[in-house]
Amino acid sequence: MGLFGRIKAGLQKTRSGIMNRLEGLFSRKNFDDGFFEELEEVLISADLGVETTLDLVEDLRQKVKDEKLTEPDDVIAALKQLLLDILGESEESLEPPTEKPSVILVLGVNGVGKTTTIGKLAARYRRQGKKVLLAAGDTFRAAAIEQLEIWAERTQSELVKHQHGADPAAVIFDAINAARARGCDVVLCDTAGRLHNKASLMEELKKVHRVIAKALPGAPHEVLLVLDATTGQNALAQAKVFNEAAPLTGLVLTKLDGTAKGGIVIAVARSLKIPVKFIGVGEGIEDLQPFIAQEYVEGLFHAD
Ligand SMILES: Nc1nc2c(ncn2[C@@H]2O[C@H](COP(=O)(O)OP(=O)(O)OP(=O)(O)O)[C@@H](O)[C@H]2O)c(=O)[nH]1
Ligand SMILES: [Mg+2]
Repeated sequence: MGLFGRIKAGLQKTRSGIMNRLEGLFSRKNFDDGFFEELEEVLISADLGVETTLDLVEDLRQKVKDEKLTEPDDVIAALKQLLLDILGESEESLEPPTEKPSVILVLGVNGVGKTTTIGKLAARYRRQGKKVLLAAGDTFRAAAIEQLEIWAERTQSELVKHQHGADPAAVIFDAINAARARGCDVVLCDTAGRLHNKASLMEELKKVHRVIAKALPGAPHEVLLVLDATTGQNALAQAKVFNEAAPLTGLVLTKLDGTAKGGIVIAVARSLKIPVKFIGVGEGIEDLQPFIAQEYVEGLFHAD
């Protein structure tokens, strides 16, 4: 399957979820109050969030009125444009890394797909001819180090690890020094998604962030928060908490292949003003795509 095929397949559930309902709605050809109310329902159920949906539908209502739109195709085009306006600021990808080494810190609650995303990113940078080093900063979960080790082997990346239970900040400090000594281009830092409690995780991440800056002035160059698209609105709350521990530079939304509610991308872009840089559309090594707003919106509306 080609790359575009993968994106389409990955968004299949979202597309059929939103599209099936929108199709019925737009076939009515009557853009009255009932139409806008139903549109609100569809968008909220697609995970755009209440606030985003209300604003969006209000804007659409205004546009339909101002521009005297009566054709379904024109109203759909207007809706797409409004979505693109929201996503516009998030159309900013993460490549190629310019500093050497570039340090990328990857955060997120347990199970969202941090380690898998690091593996996919490593593969991507390797394809670009970069020398990659993975830092095993999740020392809390028993199998975490071995999991990263497997990705290092698969992608022919270097790995720096300490023992289970070691201080994550010390692991990452060593990793950055090793990257400099070995001439690596990119350091991808894995972190734990869960400690004994949430407060201690946030304290640990603050410390990791401080230590990275000490090991290499200007680093980390990117702080990516990984969010599981299937968790819906809760992703917004997670992002706020992590952003306080370490200022985020970008988001990665994973598991878009597993949800009919891909609208969370739009809610996140609008509320957080943090760019979505990549989307995960499967478990495979190739299933990470740069987020391109235009493609995403077309993907949502383009029925096969
Ligand atoms: N379908 C699908 N599954 C994914 C995607 N990304 C990750 N996964 C799966 O999600 C599960 C958890 O992924 P991990 O990478 O281990 O998540 P993590 O955030 O590192 O988890 P912890 O280390 O426990 O905090 C694995 O089974 C992955 O294969 C995606 O884009 N789509
Ligand atoms: Mg992990």
